[in-house]
Amino acid sequence: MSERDTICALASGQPPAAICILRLSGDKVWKVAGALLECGLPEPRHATLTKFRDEDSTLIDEGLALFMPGPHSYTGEDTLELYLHGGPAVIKHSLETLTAQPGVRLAEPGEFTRRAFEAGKLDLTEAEGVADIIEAETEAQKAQALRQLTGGLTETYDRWRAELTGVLALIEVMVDFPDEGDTPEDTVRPILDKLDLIITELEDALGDRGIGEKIRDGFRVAIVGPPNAGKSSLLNRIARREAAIVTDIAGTTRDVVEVRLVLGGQVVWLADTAGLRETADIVEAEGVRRAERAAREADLRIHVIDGANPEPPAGPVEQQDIVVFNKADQRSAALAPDSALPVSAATGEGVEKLESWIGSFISQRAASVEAPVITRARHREKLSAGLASLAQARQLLEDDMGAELAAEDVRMALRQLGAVIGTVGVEDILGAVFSQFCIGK
Ligand SMILES: Nc1nc2c(ncn2[C@@H]2O[C@H](COP(=O)(O)OP(=O)(O)O)[C@@H](O)[C@H]2O)c(=O)[nH]1
Ligand SMILES: [Mg+2]
Repeated sequence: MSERDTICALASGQPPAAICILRLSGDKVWKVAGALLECGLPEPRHATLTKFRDEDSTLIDEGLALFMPGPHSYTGEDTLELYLHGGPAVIKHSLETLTAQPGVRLAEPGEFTRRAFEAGKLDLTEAEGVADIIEAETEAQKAQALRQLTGGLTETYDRWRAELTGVLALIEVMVDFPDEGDTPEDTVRPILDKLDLIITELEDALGDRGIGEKIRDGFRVAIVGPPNAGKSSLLNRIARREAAIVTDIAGTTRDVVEVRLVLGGQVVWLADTAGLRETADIVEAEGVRRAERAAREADLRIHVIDGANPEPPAGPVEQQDIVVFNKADQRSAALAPDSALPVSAATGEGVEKLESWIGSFISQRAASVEAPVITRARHREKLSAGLASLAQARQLLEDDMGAELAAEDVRMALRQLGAVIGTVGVEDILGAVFSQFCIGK
């Protein structure tokens, strides 16, 4: 069969741990088991207690061995898993011994899953789901990853592709057998109707405010306001650490300082920004530009009013934004405008309430799209391109500009959708997708 290397890796987490799992996949598995396991090649799918020795017969450890013959394994190849004591010395000795076997080497990140993909065990969105569930920190990330790895996206893409294939067949019939009797309207209308249904579905998927990507990568909240209002102090208070520099010198914060938090069950990147003001300092001016961009791109802005020098927020306040009146410990909070939440970054007063307001907004925003279809920029890019091709096909058909050209656009859209799930034209992106995995998966 294939000449490719047998790969091995530690599949479990950082030692020391009660148990570690070493994984091997490839056609040398039976040889390795025969040479190093006292039990020889274990009976398929039966956990077998055995001694594991190196090439000099020195005992490495005793543990369980599990053999899963291909093609009924994760990678589709012969696979062996060893469950040993999870100490650093055991792991080191094991990996050295395994990689000393001819044709066996350490796996690259994601290489087991890449082999599973190449064997047709998973499509690309399912493989991405595997990477995502390993990284998942919130319940929402886990649920989304699980849906994806069990074929939730595959199903949607398969349906779209089946419908488009049907449309393509109708257009091809039109090209091959133009019916003299029918008016163009009679033949084209049903095709346009079908196309419109798919176009609407793709538009809906794309019009999701990026919720799937944000559940995965984090929502963005920006703290904005004039210099010295206490923005950096507020960030530190919420982050519970001194992430941003605080001084009483206006213009201290120049870059955007971001901290990663979990609020409302979602990952949130909270950004502290430079105070918005006119300045001749070119570094600070760049900071102000970055602050404005962070504010624009955020899902939510926290506008900080300086309680020591209250002025209404300078930047645009959107409906969902939160206005806080900081330094409530210094001046009477009664001075705060009705809509503003009195807080004190110094004493922590009102900060818990602020966190819960942010959390509830983010969790509502996350729930505003049920089961997002797009979870990565890669999907969005291909889906947008597919939609553009379909819009073009639709226009050509409607204007009676040539069914052949329209058919070509539909084929192009099929290729774009196919690239998301990895059926076509993905050679160049596989490296990028799988290199984000951890070793051993
Ligand atoms: N009394 C009081 N002082 C504060 C509070 N928040 C910030 N400050 C002070 O205000 C000054 C500016 O704070 P900083 O966080 O750097 O403001 P920024 O420029 O908006 O980031 C510092 O001297 C802080 O100690 C607060 O809630 N109460
Ligand atoms: Mg600051």
